Amino acid sequence: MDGGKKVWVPHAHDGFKLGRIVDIGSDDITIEPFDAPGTAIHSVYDRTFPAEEYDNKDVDDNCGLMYLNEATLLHNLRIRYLKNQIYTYTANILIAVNPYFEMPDLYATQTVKKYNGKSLGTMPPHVFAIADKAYRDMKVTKHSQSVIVSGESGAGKTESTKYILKYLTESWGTGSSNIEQRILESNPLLEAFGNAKTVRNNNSSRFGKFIEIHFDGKCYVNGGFISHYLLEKSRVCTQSKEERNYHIFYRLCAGAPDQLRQKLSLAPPDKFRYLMRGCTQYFCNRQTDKQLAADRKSQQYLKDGSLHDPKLDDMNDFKTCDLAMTHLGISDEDKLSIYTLVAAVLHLGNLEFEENVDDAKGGCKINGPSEKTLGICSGLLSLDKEELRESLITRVMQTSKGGSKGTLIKVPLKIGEASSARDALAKTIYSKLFDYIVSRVNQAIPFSQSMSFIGLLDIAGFEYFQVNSFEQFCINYCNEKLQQFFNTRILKEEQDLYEKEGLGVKKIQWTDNQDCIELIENKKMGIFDLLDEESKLPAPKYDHFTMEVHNRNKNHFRLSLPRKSKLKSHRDVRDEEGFLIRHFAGAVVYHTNQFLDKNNDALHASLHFLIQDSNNTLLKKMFEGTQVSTGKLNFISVGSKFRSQLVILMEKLKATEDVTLLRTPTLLVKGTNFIRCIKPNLKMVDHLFEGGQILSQLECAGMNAVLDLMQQGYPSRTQFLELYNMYKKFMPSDLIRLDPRLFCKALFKALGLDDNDFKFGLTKVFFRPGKFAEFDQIMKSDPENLAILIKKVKRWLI
Ligand code: AOV
Ligand code: MG
Repeated sequence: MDGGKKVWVPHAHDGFKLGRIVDIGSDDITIEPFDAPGTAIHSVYDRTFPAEEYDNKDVDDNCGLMYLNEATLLHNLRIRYLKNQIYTYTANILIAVNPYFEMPDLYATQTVKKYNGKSLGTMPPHVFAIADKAYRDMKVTKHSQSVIVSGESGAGKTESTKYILKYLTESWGTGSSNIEQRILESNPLLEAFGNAKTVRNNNSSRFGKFIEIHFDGKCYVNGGFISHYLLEKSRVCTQSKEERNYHIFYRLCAGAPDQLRQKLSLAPPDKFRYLMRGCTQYFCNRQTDKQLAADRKSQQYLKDGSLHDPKLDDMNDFKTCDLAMTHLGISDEDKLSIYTLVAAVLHLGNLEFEENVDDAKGGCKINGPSEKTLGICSGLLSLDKEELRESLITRVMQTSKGGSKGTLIKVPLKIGEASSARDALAKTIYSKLFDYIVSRVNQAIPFSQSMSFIGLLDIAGFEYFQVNSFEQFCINYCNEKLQQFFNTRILKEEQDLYEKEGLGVKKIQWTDNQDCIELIENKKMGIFDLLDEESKLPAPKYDHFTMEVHNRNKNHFRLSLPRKSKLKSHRDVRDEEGFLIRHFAGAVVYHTNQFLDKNNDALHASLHFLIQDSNNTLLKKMFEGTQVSTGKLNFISVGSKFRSQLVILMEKLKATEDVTLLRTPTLLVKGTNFIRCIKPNLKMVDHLFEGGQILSQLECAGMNAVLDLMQQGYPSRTQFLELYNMYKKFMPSDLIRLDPRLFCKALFKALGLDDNDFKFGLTKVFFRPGKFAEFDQIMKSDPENLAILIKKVKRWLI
């Protein structure tokens, strides 16, 4: 680095700051920032990066930057974002920065048409270009393709996924059936039941999904299939401050017609406990009836975002969701059954228990004011009121004598236990209802004779909050798996290819995260198995589980005790703490106190039996085939289910690789496309680019490793035969007889290409970032140029 040179230095808020080198020391460099002349910043060498000559010029593809590093990449994104160019490539990976304002032209039908059939890079970067590439690759290779959309909460994954769906259905729908329409209509329905307002996103998806769009032999949209993962069940009963429950609850309360409202005994949201948990001051802290009544009268609660968000129109959204159901072929009768269960969940939440002084065993009973609610619940669930009461306040256990099963006995529950049983019932009903909704969507978009599919994965990215529990653990585990897939697909295979083709490109180092995956999923020693083991003990305890995790994985590089309890023994893990895992994207402390609970999907057997006897057909159907446990072991593992789902997902993703046919010259990713969504700011507003936190998102998205690869690598390549076939129609017959490799050599020589811009492998020619586009442009220029070129090729050969 020379004195006076323009460089980027790290800056906490902006990510990097631009300045000029004023002194070069042995350990660090002194820089004078341009925005604060006369001041000095000291920066270490490996975090100081050369800046582009023209720092106001942006490029469509980061690979086209003269200096490709974290700082120039961030800056390129910044200047594009400020010009409302939200999309940028890094080779074939699309980076999408959430604009937080509507850009109708960007997604209009005319824009869809403009991208049809265009190679990546020939049009400005766009999510449509990725969709088109996936489609073209599928058509040519006859292999299924996938698009993995990732990013943190609110980064724009779901919106991007919807635009891809729009692109595919508008471009290649048959028009003769309304299957495309139904595929699109599945979104408002799934979002009503699976999305909620959180502090990070007003319409946050609380489940992951993989949507397959199937195509017939002629490559027209033929149907679809949706798999879903890990619906956040805890939200049904509790929400964090200023967050809401699932949209459908508020929509039903706001939008149900009078008759339905009466039938389901609906009331405003503030009358339901399950909708009030995220409320701020108004309800949580004002306990007296008088205060509550005053708040209700002044309708203060309507100003409280956790009950009514001004950005969400619950009443209108109810209509949209209801109409979507109609379009998806859900009959009025079925709709009523669905709404009935939604209302039943709300009423269940209002059931309260009190100590039963007449019960010597310390049991509880439903309190007086809740009697009416119990009647409503039993009515909505078509259960006998007394049986429901009994099942909520007792649990059935099977005695065992000398190894053989004994009789069934009823054990009375304490207030806390009964409340948990009630919540478990509500959560189970809701999550089964969500499964049912997804199955109805799948029924409405059936496919016959699928040739191949394009799969879209919209799943939460790496998460780390103040408090991280089982949900974050599962989602981060999933992200470790996806990161490994990303590494393998992009980095490892790329290097393997260079080696195979004899390019002599130096090896790129990246951190393999297999050890982290093993820590979580290994048999017996792995965290998931240890958790399941603990759950099967007679008296499972989270701190015992935590201790086991540490004891069985002593000295594991990826695992530590959280800092606070470091000085104590393993036995002293604090209540709210558990373990720290060093993930690929950073260290996360997991609080294990709710792991056991959250990992258990089982309902008390008494509730289960009760539901199986219900006269509510939908309820009964939803519980068909579910495992019931009557022994001491009342356990169905959520973690195991998720792991098996992930195995299937990863198999699907791996199966979507195309292996050999590289028709499109700029193919870095084969069969899998990656879209990395970026959230520009925490305020969720337009035109605000907070560089510091964007930088860490880029890191989590694995972009740094990609940059390393790009700097050293050759991201565009094509087979000699491809080039030969592509241009032979312009060539005279004596050239066509040439061997394709020789033909290409002649062509490149004739064009006077710089030797540093490309490399000849055994079967392919490889280009440095941005260089294929230049080459292609020359080749596709006007015929006159080409004629001169042909002469040159001939001359060179002679
Ligand atoms: P997410 O799917 O990544 O979060 P969303 O796709 O729901 O994020 O986007 C969050 C919000 O950002 C949307 O509701 C829009 O208001 C806005 N937005 C996103 N993309 C665009 C776009 N291309 N144009 C205009 N506005 C956009 V989560 O589901 O919470 O992880 O779990
Ligand atoms: Mg989402």
